[in-house]
Amino acid sequence: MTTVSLIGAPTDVGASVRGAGMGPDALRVAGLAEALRAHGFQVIDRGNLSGPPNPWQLPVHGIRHLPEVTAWNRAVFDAVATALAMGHVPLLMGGDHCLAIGSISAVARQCRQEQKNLRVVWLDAHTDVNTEAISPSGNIHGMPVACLLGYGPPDLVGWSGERAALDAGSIDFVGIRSVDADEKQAIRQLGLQVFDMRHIDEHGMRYTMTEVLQDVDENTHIHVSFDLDCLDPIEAPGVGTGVRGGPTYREMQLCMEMIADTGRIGSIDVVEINPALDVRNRTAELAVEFIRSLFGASTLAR
Ligand code: 6HN
Ligand code: MN
Ligand code: MN
Ligand code: MN
Repeated sequence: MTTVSLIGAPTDVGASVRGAGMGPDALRVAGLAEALRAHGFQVIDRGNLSGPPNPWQLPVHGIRHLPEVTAWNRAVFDAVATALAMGHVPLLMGGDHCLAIGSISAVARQCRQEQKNLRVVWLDAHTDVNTEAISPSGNIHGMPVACLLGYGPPDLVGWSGERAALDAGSIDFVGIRSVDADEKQAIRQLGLQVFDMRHIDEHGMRYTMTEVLQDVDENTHIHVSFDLDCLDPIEAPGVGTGVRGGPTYREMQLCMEMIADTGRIGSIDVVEINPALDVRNRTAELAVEFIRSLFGASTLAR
């Protein structure tokens, strides 16, 4: 039986808007553990990690809260690595998206040890591939992908044991509709595969996910990094950096179901839920529905 380890990381140190630190409890209140248990999984809620408070300071050399972001990611790295070593599926409950640095670094290290192919599916309105040199905000939740590809402040690079936890070919972005000016250039230079909203408009979610998942085989570990601002804010209002024009509820369900169909889901981040901006916990409840689908619940599946 698959065991899912829920890991709470209650912080908004990497974000521009306060409130994402309440994400883990919003997911608990929305019934995440119960939903997965009802679907036949063993679920262990590891509680919340601890780390420094948000000092709410201005950027220093283009980056905000580097020591605090580093400390939180260390805790996330260790917790995710421990869960993976036990053969569990870690589900990181953020917290803002800077935490994907620790989470995916631990996953990349484990995949290398087990000689598995890692595929990251980045579900987001944003590509999060800024560096301190080009970020317009200095917020590290806009930089995790760059750090994982080996570009960023030395403190946040190289945690997987290699300079780059990921190579550009092992990450696909879905739902993108907000990319900063210099970030566009970085995407081209790195050769990243970005399935933006126009691609989904023109080709549909079904064909898009076929492209994303085409080289998944039995030796693949899929990591889904799910930023709730990927969804249209009409569906998911509880996010700090919402951008209109995202996938609908049905499109996102199909995306999750197609990932589930591969049977290769190995680890997950659920990030950027901001209960302070939400309406009656709607965004956390929506996240729980999508996570159920990601684990294989579908209308006619038993
Ligand atoms: N997120 N591109 C903007 C920035 O400040 O770098 C927004 C980033 C949002 C990050 O939602 O995970
Ligand atoms: Mn993000
Ligand atoms: Mn985002
Ligand atoms: Mn690809």
